[in-house]
Amino acid sequence: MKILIAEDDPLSSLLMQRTLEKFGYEVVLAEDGHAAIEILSQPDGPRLALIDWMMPKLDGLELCREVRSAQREGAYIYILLLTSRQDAEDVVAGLEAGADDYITKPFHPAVLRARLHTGRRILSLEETLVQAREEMRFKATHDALTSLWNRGSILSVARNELRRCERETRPFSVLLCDIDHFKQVNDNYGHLAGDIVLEEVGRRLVSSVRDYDAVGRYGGEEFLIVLSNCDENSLRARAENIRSAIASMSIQAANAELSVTISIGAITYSSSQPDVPLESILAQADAALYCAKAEGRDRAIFAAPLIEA
Ligand code: GH3
Ligand code: MG
Repeated sequence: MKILIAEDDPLSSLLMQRTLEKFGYEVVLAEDGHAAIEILSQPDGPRLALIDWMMPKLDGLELCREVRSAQREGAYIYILLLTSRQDAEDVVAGLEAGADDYITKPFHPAVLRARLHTGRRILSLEETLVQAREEMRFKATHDALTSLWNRGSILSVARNELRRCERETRPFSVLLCDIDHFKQVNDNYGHLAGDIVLEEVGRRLVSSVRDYDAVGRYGGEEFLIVLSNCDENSLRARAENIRSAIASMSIQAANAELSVTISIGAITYSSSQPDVPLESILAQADAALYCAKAEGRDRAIFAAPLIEA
């Protein structure tokens, strides 16, 4: 594990480096507070720091405050302050500045080692918490079956994209896709097979769009795709690609090869008028999807240009 030693005295620094290397740490050295800040703010910088109180430029206390105010999200830095001060006020000042612990000089190597172990334990707990938070965040924003954006999230992506397109006077494009006769898959092959089809359709939709487009599960067997930087002509081509990505290859589920198709309601909306509700644009896409169903399915229909209020 990497550890930072921030210490201006070269001899003390060297002694500590040797001790810590014996303990198995990979040591990174900083000879003043500014250098320490720079090292700690690197994305793969050390997360354990042994910091001398007395240092030129930025002392240990200022460094603690700086680290805490610029804390990278998800990467807590555990600070062990090194000091020759033993007064209660000094200890309190150090901890209040953001140090996690302190050790007074001269120290016994075994005590330093034990204190660093405590730091590692805290860091590992913090990592577990961060992971749990990330998992919760993912679950709150993604659909459990397909792992696509869930309805709330894709709507919020769409709303943000619409506002951006309005600001930059660019066209806003979405595709509303619905699996054809999906109920029959459930009825004929079972709900589990239906789930497999939903997952596979989700995967194919994602691999048919670019990284910066967004795909969400809008409803049961309905998907909403928000395409950025896409005018009507490109949207026509994209819709056809997506339609064919589903129709051209059967999906294997319940020991059967299932032919699956989707119908698409497409819309490209260009407006200089601000604050058009997303709902009215989606209603147009939905109407186009309804036409695609009525005209025989397995096709994309474009909404008539939206009439501005
Ligand atoms: P259409 O071509 O007109 O869209 O017909 P459809 O059968 O696809 O549409 P309908 O709305 O009649 O049926 C949709 C079905 O999707 C009904 C519902 O039980 C099923 N469904 C919704 N969510 C899930 C799911 O998570 N898993 C499975 N297996 N089925 C689902
Ligand atoms: Mg359907």
